[in-house]
Amino acid sequence: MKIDVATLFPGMFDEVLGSSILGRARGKGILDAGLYDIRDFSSDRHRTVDDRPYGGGPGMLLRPEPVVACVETILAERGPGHVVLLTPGGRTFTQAVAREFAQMDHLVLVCGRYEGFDARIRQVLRPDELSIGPYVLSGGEIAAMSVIDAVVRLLPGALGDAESAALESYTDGDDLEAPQWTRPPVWRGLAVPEALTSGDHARIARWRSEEARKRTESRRRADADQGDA
Ligand code: 6GU
Repeated sequence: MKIDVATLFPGMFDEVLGSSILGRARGKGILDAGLYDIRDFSSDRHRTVDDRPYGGGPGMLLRPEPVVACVETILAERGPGHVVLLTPGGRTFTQAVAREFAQMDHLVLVCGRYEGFDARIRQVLRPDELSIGPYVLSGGEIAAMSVIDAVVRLLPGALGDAESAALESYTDGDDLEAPQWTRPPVWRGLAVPEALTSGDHARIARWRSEEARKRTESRRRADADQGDA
């Protein structure tokens, strides 16, 4: 799968794309990642990419020319792709969206900065628009990294055997995992639950599914209470 990123801060992605599962996916040829600096597509002498909003107001907007030139260059060089603006006003990124994206050949993630995009960028590119949650980040870069990570780990061969076999909190439905323990068996007076050391696989499965249910229920209640506040 190809994933290209249009950003003013390509250096932010180096560590994330080089490490762990993403680094390995690139090494195996599962992920072909490209970074494009929007500033390279500015045509004026000072390489400006932003300007003040008409009608006044705080902050600066991304100008349409460099953003659209950058995305059009990506599509010309790398082929047709699904263009996504990362912006706090977008639809919410969920595991279902990650699964949808994991089926695609080519994603083009466009990171916003400053106070937003000139509206003509949307009119011309007709992009999908995503937010990673109800809070404000300084730019789309960290959101784009979240999208890349969540999508690439779904690609066949991206996870090692151990990682694939592990139960994941969000793979099926929305149930959380049961809590887990590793060695030592007792630490600071805290012991591993007896069911887990019993060796009785049916009992372990029952214990885990009951704990997962309790955890999910208490998380739902806490989320709902926070929603009320
Ligand atoms: Cl995609 N961008 C920004 N700036 N803030 C966000 C976001 C995106 N998603 C959640 N907050």
